[in-house]
Amino acid sequence: MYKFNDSTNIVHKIIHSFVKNLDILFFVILVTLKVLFYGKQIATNFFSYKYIMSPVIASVLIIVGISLLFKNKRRTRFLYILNIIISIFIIADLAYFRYYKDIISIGAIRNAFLLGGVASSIGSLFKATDILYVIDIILFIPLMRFYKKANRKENKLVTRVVLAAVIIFGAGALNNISISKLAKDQPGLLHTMSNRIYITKVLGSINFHAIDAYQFTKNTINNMKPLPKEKENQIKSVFNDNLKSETNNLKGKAKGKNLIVIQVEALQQFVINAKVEGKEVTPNLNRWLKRSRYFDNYFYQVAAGNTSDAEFLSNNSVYPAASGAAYYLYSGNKFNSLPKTLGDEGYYTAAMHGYKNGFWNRNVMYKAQKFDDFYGETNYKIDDKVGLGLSDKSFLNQSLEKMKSFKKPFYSFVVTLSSHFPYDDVEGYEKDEKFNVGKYEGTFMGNYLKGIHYADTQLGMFLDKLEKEGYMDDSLIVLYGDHNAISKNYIQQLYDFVGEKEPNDMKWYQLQKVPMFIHFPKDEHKGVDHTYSGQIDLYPTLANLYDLPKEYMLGNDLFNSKNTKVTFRNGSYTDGKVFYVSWTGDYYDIKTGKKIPENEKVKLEKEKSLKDLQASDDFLNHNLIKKLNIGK
Ligand code: GP9
Ligand code: MN
Repeated sequence: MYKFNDSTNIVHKIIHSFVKNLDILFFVILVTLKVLFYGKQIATNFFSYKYIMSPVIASVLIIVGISLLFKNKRRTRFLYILNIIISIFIIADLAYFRYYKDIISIGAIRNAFLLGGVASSIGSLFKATDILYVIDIILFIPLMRFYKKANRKENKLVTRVVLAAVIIFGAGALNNISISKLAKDQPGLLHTMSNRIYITKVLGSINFHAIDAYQFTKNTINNMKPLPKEKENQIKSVFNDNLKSETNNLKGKAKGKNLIVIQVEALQQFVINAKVEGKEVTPNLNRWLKRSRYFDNYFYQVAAGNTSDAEFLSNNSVYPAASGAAYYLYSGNKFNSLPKTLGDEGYYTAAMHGYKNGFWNRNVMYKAQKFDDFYGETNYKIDDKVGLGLSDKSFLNQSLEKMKSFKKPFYSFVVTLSSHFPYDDVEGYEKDEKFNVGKYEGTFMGNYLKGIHYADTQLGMFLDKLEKEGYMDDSLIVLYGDHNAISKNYIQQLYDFVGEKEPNDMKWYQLQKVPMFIHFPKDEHKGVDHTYSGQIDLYPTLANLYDLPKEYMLGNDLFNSKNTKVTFRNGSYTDGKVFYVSWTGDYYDIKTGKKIPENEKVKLEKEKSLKDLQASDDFLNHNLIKKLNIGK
């Protein structure tokens, strides 16, 4: 058996103590490297090892400090298990980041089961290089074996406790310097956790997850407490300030008419009017938006809830959750949603989507939002599959048949599916028509173009059939994209497609638009509208057209607001003149494309956006509609 400390020779003593503590040395070096390397991987533009080094080492040392409380064998095992846990977190975070451009939070884990349905696409998010994060865990096994046989001299309990305390407090103080600096530079960020990537980038992954766990626990406890009256009034005033509209354009214009809202999967703006090999990518949408009021500066505002957030924003005009999916977190709330207020006017309301009924908690959430019926996968004949499930072709055909039986007036909320990431069912997309994408053939972008071209064909047929059946005369049709199609890890392909040679954060943001159009009977009010707007504005706009009560909405009525503004969940905002990018803290002048220094006006706008987000969060966290008993 190998014996430590059985030599009196000083050199041997040093060697022995080195070998004895190899587990700590390996842990510190390897975990630090992993966290740093991971930080670099999720950083898109700027990343500084110098900046992140201190909080990363501090967080690793805190763990080492805790491990010192244990006796040798337990300590080694503790560090080994923590290395495994941290590595798994990093790999899962990376996969999540590749898809959502975000980091996993406890709120998201809570609804992780909702993601079960997209297992096939999640598989494609792992990369072979991810193995590097776990390779040391296997290489560690011989050291573990050696330690098992070796007889390491134990430190006394007092020595262990003192050593642990010194390291934990020392590293804690070091860590606190970085955390306080961030709290000072970006007030509110650590509280709302709205910009998780930024936090991870400056504090490291271990700190991020520790803060997330702390905030989650704190929020859960806080939300149990009642909201002070004064806070309630503050929230009310934020909502009321947002609802001021200057004019009465088109008020009640659609009263009594049916409403068909089509939310299209991954329909991003850049494909509109774009051509590939001389052919339009979306010829049908291009044709219909010319006959409609087309908003070409409309942004998606979704957060981790993705498709469900787009639904939530569009039907409720409040922001999605700062962490996790609103459709999950707030499914127990009372809502003043579009289906609710139209329902109050005697409308029949139905949500239609050909995928698993429970996905994104839809079966629960459509009820909470007061849709009369939900037609989910179980209500459709799954006779044709493309991508994730029922094809848009069959789904839209069957939906039209269902709509024919709806009592008028009705509101149908139709959510498509086929053009879903990773767009690899090319065979399915090209079942009826081959779409030649030339040099993009076989690429991620090429596949997306085929997918969205397929969706466009089906939507064209659907809209033409609606017209043929006479629905266009007594209905308003709204169509928009739910969120982006090209995530940041494929962004170069998008820059190449649009010919962007010098990308920056503002240019990236300007590409995060989704088309939105409203078609009126007889093609009335058609034309392009450049108003800067987003998904939160749909409900107030429709509330004006249908003359519904405008209460508890945070968006703008796009026919009656001059000064519109788009606030994103991470605190970024744009008013069409300035673009503020929260993760770098930079302001851009949209006209010149250049950065501008902060001034009083833009600073106030930035703060106003944060106030809106906070009011939305408080409103939802405290289930205020129920509490205030609005619209009983
Ligand atoms: C599935 C679909 C996908 O029902 O809406 O949601 P997404 O993955 O795009 O958020
Ligand atoms: Mn989607």
